[in-house]
Amino acid sequence: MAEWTIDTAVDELLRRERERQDGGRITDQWPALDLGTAYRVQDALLARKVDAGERVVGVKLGLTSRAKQRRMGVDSPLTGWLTDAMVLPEGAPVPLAETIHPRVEPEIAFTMGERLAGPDVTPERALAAVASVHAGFEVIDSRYRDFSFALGDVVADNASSCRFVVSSTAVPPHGLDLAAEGCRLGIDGDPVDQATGTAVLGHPAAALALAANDLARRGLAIEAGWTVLTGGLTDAVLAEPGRTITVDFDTLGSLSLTTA
Ligand code: 0L1
Ligand code: MG
Repeated sequence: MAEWTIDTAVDELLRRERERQDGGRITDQWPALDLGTAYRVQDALLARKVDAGERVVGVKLGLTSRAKQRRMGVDSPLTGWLTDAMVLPEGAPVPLAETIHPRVEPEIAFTMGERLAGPDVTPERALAAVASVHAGFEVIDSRYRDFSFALGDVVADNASSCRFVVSSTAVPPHGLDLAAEGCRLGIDGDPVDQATGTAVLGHPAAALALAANDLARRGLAIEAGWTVLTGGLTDAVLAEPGRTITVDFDTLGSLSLTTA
């Protein structure tokens, strides 16, 4: 690439997604890609998808656990956009033929009952705007080789977003202890990992508040009816062909995802 700009970065990331081809870090060639510019790339990428007919249905948080931040070599949580094209109906397989190297992670998801706009949103206020809580899986897929990126790269790449599924079982938020909510992740019936809601910035509502406050800095808000994915609870597992990945939550129910 002769010279990187917001437009050329969007072109390149969309090309990699379309052609299912990963590539090197943009920041290797565009070291001046700071966080503010990376979010402008992310927003421009979303605008291209909306121009192509996609509809924004929510936001996601990524890298909300310190353990995952350390593993990915990135020291901050981040946000990304969810569109209707990323929705996997419950029971639908991960579409391996449309992805590069997908991984799956269990998440606590919120459906928003009210608009939530920062700044200064507290976890308590954030939770009061939630209509229902759900078991969720996010399928992440990086447009970077081996999921290797700096913060600017992964923000520009819409936080590795790819697909997501949210359980149709809607649990009212009142009375839930989401910090203590436990989940157990299994592959083909074998347990592989477990976590509680504390893995997500101490409490999933803290992640929701962070998203609202981050979006406010860009003049944006979380809208009523949107889905919010609050961040991976455990390590993401590879979506290899023929796998059935299952998560069992204490009170949010269970969800299974197959790969095809
Ligand atoms: O949802 C996530 O936590 C993913 C954020 C980006 C980091 C990654 O690709 O693992
Ligand atoms: Mg995630």
